[in-house]
Amino acid sequence: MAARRVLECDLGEAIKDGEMELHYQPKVNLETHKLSGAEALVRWNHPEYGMIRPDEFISIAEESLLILPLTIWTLNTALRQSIESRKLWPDFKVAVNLSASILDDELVELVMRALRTWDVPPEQLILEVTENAVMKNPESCLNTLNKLRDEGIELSLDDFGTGYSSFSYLKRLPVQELKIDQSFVKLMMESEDDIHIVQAMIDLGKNFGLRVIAEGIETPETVERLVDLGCHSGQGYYIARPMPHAMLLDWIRNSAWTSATEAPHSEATLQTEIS
Ligand code: G
Ligand code: G
Ligand code: MN
Repeated sequence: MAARRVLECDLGEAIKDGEMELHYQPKVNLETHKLSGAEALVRWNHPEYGMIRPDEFISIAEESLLILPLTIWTLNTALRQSIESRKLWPDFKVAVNLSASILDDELVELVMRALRTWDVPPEQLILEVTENAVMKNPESCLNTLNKLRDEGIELSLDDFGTGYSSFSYLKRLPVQELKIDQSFVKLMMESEDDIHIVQAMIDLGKNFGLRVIAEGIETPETVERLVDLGCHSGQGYYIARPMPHAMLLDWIRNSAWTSATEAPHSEATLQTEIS
């Protein structure tokens, strides 16, 4: 693997030189069996090291202040590409991950500018922030999240269950969606205790009036179990792996999640992510 310092040197240039690429993973409504949108996941197509996943460079970007230009690039690319997705699927919402370190008034301005540039209605953008990141500095995050919400943008609390949010903050967070972290979704199929945890998270989200989405769904049995527990939405390899934009457009055209009325049988398990 490329050394951290090497990546740090290359990252600034990489954003300018077009080495970044977005892959999209569909998010679906498990009750209606319909597509709702997709999460944009950034990849770095490095000329020497090949496709690098975000785990390996997001933290470098966060430490080196490159996270802001990277996020501006991601937002603009995701919004621009969502225009084509929406032509095929009018309710398509694109979700972009945000680092909590850049949640400030300047970011609100940048997001609004990007929405105007691509003429995308704010309600078709979802911004995902992780529970852990928000809880490190809840008061200042709350301020920015409220401003984004006032503009009509949807907010999602990512990796829910892995952090330490207190109920009092959860109540005040202006999020519309809770994403149950994939670790719970996997464990759920192995032990009864973990089913109780997932059930509790679903009930908590619903009682707060939130849409609850389970990440990391890898089998049809997991979908069935989640539907029994009352989980509204899902995302995971069983539904579809993250894929490049052109493949997403084909997927929208051909997937059972955009056509069938019955629960679709996955075509996704046959795909492998190009990386
Ligand atoms: O694809 P996966 O390895 O694709 O993503 C790993 C993690 O990287 C995810 O948990 C996701 O939250 C994070 N991530 C992906 N894209 C972005 C991005 O554009 N910005 C930030 N801050 N995090 C991202
Ligand atoms: O932002 P977030 O933490 O939700 O990022 C999702 C991460 O999880 C990405 O790295 C994505 O590639 C990965 N992922 C998505 N679905 C699945 C799945 O079903 N199984 C596994 N193992 N990983 C998944
Ligand atoms: Mn996410």
